[in-house]
Amino acid sequence: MKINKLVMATNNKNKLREVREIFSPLGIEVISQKDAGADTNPEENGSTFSENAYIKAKTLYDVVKLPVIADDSGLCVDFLEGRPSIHSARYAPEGQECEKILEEMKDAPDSQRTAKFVCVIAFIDENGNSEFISGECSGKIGYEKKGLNGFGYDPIFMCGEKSFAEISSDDKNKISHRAKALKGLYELLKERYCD
Ligand code: ITT
Repeated sequence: MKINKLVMATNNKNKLREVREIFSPLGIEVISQKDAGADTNPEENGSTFSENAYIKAKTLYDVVKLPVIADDSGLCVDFLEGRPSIHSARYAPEGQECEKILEEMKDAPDSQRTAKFVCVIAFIDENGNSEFISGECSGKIGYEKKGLNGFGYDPIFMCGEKSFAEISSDDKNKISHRAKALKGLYELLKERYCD
């Protein structure tokens, strides 16, 4: 059984765009849950990225019974004891998340501004078997928002000299937490689900 089509359990258009950008050159089509006739939005009440990814994937799988993926991701800041982590999406009112982190980090010296993005992809095949693949990307929290690309915390996440919002999506998609997790998933699909 070859898998070249996946339905994605997300209501985040930016995630869907990035996953499509990464998978389409590899010959995997990613369909939105809406285009698959599903409209899921389960409560993400797990205590880990994996649990929340599974909740989203399983809720969609139960509706479509097709191969699905879900992405649970977030920013973990060392100075903030790992926050906002699994609470990244609702850490502050929409559009205010970067400002909130910058305010909380105002007394953090350069050496204590380390952070990472984490992404866990839950995959469920058409028989209901699940797999989890994770990816991380390390960087630092900047001192101000920089750049207009990307979404969420990208303007304050510094990867070297530039923020994730200052680099092109092509470049982000080579190094991001999401890209690393998806590469792992691609290897798994090739190994287990080839003709
Ligand atoms: P779905 O659950 O519908 O997929 P969501 O945005 O609610 O969408 P999460 O619960 O996984 O998704 O929260 C992820 C949040 O982490 C996201 O809303 C951003 O604030 C942040 N985040 C994750 N990946 C990011 C990235 O590549 N760049 C910037 N911020 C990111």
